[in-house]
Amino acid sequence: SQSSLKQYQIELIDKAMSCGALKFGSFTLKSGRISPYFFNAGLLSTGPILAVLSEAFAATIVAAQRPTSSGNIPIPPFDVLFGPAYKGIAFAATTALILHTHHSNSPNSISTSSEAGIGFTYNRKEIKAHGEGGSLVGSSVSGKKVVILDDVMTAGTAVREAIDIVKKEGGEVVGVIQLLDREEVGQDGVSSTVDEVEGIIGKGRVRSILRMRDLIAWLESKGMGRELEDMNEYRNKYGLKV
Ligand code: OMP
Repeated sequence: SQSSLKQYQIELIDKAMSCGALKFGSFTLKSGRISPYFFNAGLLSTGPILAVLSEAFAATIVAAQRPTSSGNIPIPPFDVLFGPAYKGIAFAATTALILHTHHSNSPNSISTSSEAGIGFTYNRKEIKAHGEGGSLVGSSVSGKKVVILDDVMTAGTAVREAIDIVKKEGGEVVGVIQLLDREEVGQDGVSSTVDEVEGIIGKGRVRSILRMRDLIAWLESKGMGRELEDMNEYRNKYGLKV
């Protein structure tokens, strides 16, 4: 399907460009792939950008809970947002707040099985033996339905780690929302990363605010021909045929 950019997607891409979070050039990725663009979500670090970003995460979650004409299976009611350290921490905290302030009592509400509202939690990167111990900070995920908010998905290594952390703590991952799905092939080099991850958590349960096709549509709207050429070449090598 083609991309028709929504207003908040355009705003997010514009803001990511102006703060340097989205860059075009030549970058070596974690997977070893050499990419003509890179999205560094850590640079989305001002109040105005967080406002746009957390609204976008919330809107994507709300949409994911509605059935679609294309037969997508909705994400069920859930209890906790999990933000993998470090970049996911701010996503989970700010989105939990927006879900409460803008989506708890309206036709655009999210469904939760929790009376306390949606919690948020994140992992420690280092093991803590004293004090409260444990590897998670925030709401408990044990016996809970959890939605993961993550930054960028390429071959799926990072998101698999996040899924494993939640499972190890006794939570059930019912959804993954990516800020950017680069729409690439996964670890088997043939299937899409989305299909591979949905093979683990269930069909229709990986969603994203932005996809590579949206970045391409944005470049087209700006007439950035040189970048478009590099993006299409990269997509032919590692991307999904859309
Ligand atoms: P995979 O683990 O291969 O899915 O790559 C995703 C991770 O790579 C992200 O969690 C980031 O740490 C990093 N990354 C970006 O932040 N932005 C990109 O545009 C690409 C990558 C990447 O290395 O693939």
